[in-house]
Amino acid sequence: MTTPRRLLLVNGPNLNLLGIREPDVYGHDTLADVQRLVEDAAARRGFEVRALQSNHEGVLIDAIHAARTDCAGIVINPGGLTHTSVVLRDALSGVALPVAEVHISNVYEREPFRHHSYVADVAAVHVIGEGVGGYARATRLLIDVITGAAEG
Ligand code: CA2
Repeated sequence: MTTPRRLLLVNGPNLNLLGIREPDVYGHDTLADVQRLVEDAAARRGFEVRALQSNHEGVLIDAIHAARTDCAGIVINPGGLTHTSVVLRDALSGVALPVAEVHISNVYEREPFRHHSYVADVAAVHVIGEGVGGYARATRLLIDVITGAAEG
């Protein structure tokens, strides 16, 4: 089977508030800006993007399962579920697609409960604390993993 030239972009709970609340932590860009960034970075390499944000864990998991058949990889900012969700981690490892984990803020400089990620060791790419621009770099690195290219 040929590898689909499509990525799934997943944003978890509360990320719909990007650019609306807490700009000091998360910046002024909106979720629509994030989706555009990822779409542009992917399009330059000939990939399209299916984007989803949800505040509901089960919706995220269903979307991850659906990606198994028609996506080549997953860019995900799981939001607070990063630090709590074995279920989300199991979904990501279950579909066995390459994963890029993104965090806008530097979670390691924040509260101790943000220092552990259940997703980290099932992700091939980690981009943390680079602001919204980190989504574009994560997308490029993920495509490198998918296409077998060296990191550039
Ligand atoms: O830095 C990140 O990207 C986080 O994944 C964001 C999560 C947080 O729980 C993680 O520890 C780090 C929170 C997402 C909530 O996003 C908001 C955006 C604007 C206003 C309020 C919340």
